[in-house]
Amino acid sequence: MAALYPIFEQPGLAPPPQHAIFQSVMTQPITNPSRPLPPHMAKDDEQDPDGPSVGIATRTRPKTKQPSQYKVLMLNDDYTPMEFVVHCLKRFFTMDTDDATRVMLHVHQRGVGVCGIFSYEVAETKVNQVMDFARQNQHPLQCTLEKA
Ligand code: TYC
Repeated sequence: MAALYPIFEQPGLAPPPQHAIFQSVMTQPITNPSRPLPPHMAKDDEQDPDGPSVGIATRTRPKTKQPSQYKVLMLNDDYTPMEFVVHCLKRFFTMDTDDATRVMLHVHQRGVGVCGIFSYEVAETKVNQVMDFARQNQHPLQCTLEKA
């Protein structure tokens, strides 16, 4: 005992009981007293006879937001051939012939129709692909995007 804990060796004093040594050794917080304590180890813990308390993290997920979605819209005009519009819908929006024909006729009759709903980046890419392809083929077909 004396060899292990020389601090308790005092001339004329009886050695302290085992539990006193144990408490004295184990309950001292190992901190630098000149440095401020982080919030989770604030003053309460220093005075708590049970020793430093333990915090439990209750928020397990950080707040996140779903990215906004955008509709890609096809606009009608009087000059672009119907077959070309159907071809664009199949090529850039992976529609089969039936769906592409349905959307094209909807646009032809109503003036505007939805080709699909995507993240902003994907929607913008599809608009550019359709517009570039229409321009290369000298058709005035217009396509745009709108927040869903
Ligand atoms: N209105 C065009 C025609 O009669 C066909 C057409 C359909 C054009 C849809 C554009 O987005 C469009 N040839």
